[in-house]
Amino acid sequence: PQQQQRRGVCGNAHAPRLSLRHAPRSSRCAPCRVAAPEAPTTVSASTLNTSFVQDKQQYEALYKRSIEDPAGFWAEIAEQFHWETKWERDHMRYNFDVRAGPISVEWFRGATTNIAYNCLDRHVLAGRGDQTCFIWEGNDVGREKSMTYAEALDEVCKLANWLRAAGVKKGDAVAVYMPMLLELPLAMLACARIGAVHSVVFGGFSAESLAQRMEDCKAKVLLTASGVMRGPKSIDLKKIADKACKLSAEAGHTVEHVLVYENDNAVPAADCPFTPGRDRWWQSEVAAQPTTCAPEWVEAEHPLFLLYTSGSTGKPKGVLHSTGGYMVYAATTMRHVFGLQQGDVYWCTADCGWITGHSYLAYGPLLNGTTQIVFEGVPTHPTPARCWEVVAAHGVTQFYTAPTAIRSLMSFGDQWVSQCDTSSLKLLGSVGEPINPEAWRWYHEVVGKGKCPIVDTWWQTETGGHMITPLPGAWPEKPGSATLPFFGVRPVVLDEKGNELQGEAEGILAISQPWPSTLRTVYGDHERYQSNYFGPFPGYYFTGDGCRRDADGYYWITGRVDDVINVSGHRIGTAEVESALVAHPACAEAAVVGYDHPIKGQGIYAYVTLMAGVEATKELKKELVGSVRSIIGAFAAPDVIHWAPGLPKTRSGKIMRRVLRKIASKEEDQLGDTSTLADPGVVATLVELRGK
Ligand code: 6R9
Repeated sequence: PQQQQRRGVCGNAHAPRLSLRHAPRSSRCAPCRVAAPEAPTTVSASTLNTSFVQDKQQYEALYKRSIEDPAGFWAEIAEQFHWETKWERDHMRYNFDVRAGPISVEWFRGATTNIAYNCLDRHVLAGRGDQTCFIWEGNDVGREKSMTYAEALDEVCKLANWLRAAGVKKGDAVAVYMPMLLELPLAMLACARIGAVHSVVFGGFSAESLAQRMEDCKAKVLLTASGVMRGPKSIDLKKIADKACKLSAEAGHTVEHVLVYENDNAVPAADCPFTPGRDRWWQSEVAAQPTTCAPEWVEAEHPLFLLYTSGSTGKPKGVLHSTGGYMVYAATTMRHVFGLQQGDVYWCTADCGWITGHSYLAYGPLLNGTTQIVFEGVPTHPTPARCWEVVAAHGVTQFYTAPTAIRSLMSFGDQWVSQCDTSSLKLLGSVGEPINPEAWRWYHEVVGKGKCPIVDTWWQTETGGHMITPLPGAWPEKPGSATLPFFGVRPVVLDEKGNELQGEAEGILAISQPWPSTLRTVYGDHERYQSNYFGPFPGYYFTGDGCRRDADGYYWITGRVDDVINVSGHRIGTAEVESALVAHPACAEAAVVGYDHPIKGQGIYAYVTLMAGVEATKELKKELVGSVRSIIGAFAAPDVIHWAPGLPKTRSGKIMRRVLRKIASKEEDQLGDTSTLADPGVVATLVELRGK
């Protein structure tokens, strides 16, 4: 797929164009200086299998087709993959309206495939086995390795054989709690190869969080590592994993096998706790396995993975994605949004513990046969030049990161970028939260030297792939806007009553028809799936985000409209942080809100009411923050603890978070209507206690 050349509007193939223009394309083809013919009359989706979208006119024709005939459109795209058996003619079925019965989404009915086969075997069989698949950059400078597609296939087969030998069968869940070693994406593929369902848990989560996830999906096996380096610090991952297994067993679920990768750079085997019988060493066990392993051909709707994500209430939800639709959508967005071409070196800085690492590190790049960087470290270690040194060393062409990383690197000054040769870059991507225009411009001017398009990609764990995003060079970007919907995505802007707003509008972002990688359920709780995503506005998938559509039809995401906060691009439910605070014996009640944070986007602001007689001290603040760290993970630690002898509540006892948000942002002069407050006096007390 990456062998195509760009076709000019003249219809001729042109050499790959490195710098993509921001201005709308004119109808004159610059390289060949001829007037372009009329827009192509064909709207076959298969044009997307061989060339990129040239302009808005072509996009509009293809987009219209994708909305009017989604089954036909995606079937044409899907032809490029290996399917062991093909789909039926009428392969797509769905119900998106709770009033008409249970929500269901099905694509490629009747087809069977294997995504790991499509990621690896397909390229090796086509003679591309020697191509570099991964270039790994360790946390410490100088620790590097690379792996070809053929080598990756061998490794995946060995691990898949080990999993089979350990008794893992099609449909079983496997928990993965790993640092960003190559073994992490390889482990995901090994699960997929045998039809097991992976559930990757980000390495920054605590033992409690890991245990909760393993119990929920009844993981038979846990894949983990002895330890991990984060900048200058080493973390005993296996100790946390052991605690999680213990907690899980106490709750009634026993993990049968734990496979431990000795990451000796962080924690050597001698310092790693080991339970004989249950635990096995990865290096010795996996090396002994054969390098061939027959793939399990699974139905298109077979579950591929679970990924837990925060919602506004209750415990994290196990978002379930299935195989066929996810594969086709992740691959297609990957190729078109990043404008992938042969010879590219792509780098996504996300951890595989989040959806971005699933779709645009583990699966999307491999489905396209891309060469990519896998980075174990942090962008500021050992210096803020690290990312740009890696770009220069490997000639990175596409770089995909989160606004929080951009803001953080920007705060160290331009010199760290300027001292490195970043001229190989031809496209920059952003994901995870709205990017503020200032960071957008720095990214564009300082990192991209003004020549790289910026793809600001809006999407979610639940959507599996990019939903609203620029396509490089096809239409002008606007700093801070994710621009237009990808093929097959029908966004609508709703008012609070669920009416669709037309034209320029501001409201709630919803999606009105399924796309191939729609989440299929919340694991073990279809009811919650229906009420959470399809209940608020019947007939629509509710995103939880607010948005504005401008006169050009561009979408501007304005942030979450529910009780989810987005800290450094990580989704955190306020309810989860509150319950972690209340778990501390001194805490009677807690209310958590987000506030503007210069680097993280949003910070966590926690109001805490103490038990009667408990003294409010600095030490206690530390303990409360520690409680959240140990129950959820360090990334969810509150930035501010604000003592609250009382919380603003309505007469029915509901906490008025709007009031708390205003106090947190020092805007108590703009409280709005507070007539429903049971005790208006609490506001003055809270303002007085700010900073204490
Ligand atoms: C991919 C990912 C999803 C939430 C989403 C929204 C925010 C993501 C964004 C963006 C503005 C963008 N978000 N990308 N907001 N512009 N380009 O991040 O998934 O972790 O599930 O978070 O992130 O609020 O609803 P996830």
